[in-house]
Amino acid sequence: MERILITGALGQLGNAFVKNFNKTNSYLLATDIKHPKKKINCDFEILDVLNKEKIDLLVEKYKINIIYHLAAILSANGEINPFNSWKLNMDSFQNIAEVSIKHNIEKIFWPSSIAVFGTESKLSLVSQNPSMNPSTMYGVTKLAGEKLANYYFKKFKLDIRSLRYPGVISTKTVPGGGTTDYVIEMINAAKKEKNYNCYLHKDTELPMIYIDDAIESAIKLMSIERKKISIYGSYNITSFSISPKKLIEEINKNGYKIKVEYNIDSRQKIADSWPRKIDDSKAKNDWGWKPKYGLDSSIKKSLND
Ligand code: AKB
Repeated sequence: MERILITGALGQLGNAFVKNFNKTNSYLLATDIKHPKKKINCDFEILDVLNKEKIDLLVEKYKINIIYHLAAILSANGEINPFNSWKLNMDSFQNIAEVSIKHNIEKIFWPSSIAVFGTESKLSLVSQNPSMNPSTMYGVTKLAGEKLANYYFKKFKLDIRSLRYPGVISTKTVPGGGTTDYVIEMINAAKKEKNYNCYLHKDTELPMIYIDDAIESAIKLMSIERKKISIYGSYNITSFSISPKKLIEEINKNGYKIKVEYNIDSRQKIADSWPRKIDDSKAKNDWGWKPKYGLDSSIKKSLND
């Protein structure tokens, strides 16, 4: 039986993973650094991912065999205190890896990000393995994590599986401190009939994925035989690309009338170092990745969620 521990369970991805596993027969232990505001339907423990002893204790106590390690500081927030961002993202990764090796954890899911790319990565369509020089500390930690995943698999047979998520669109649980957050903020503003102040230029195109596809893709990757995995770091995945201008058109097409002003800030520089489109053919060929939601359906669904 799968006995799953999730870190960062109250975050954007964590929340959706919890909902997903609640519909299955798997045992689930949700953990986060703060208490949930609403009741969640599984066991819950407070966990600071920098506390290796507590991770060890929980894995032992709840007989965990699978971990979804989601706690992280995102791109824009990471730039406020890059040293802190390195510490949280990397030390937690190392803690999870060390405890997992000790307790023979079968599989780990750990999200990487399009933040691993940089301006040298041929951003009009980034391949699986281009030249990578991330512009943010978040990107540096994600790239370092990918390299560690590869190393630990070769050295200890530790099975860490990973996806390079583009911007994840979910309007129920919103992320915090990302560069792609404007999509969610603008959709939520439209729903509340409010104006929106956009921090990216109207033509900045970035790749996105709807939350259900983000969860489905991870579950699929975690379910396949290890021998099907040819990428030992992290797989490129994407659904569609969108710019603020295009998003306004989509929102208005659905019967809303959003008024947007532009107030470009430091996140523009981050977005300019990220892909406009991604080649995810490796994920498609290796394990049959296929998004259910495209541009139209993702925006429509988010407006109705
Ligand atoms: C962010 O904007 O930082 C994240 C990401 C693309 O990893 N959404």
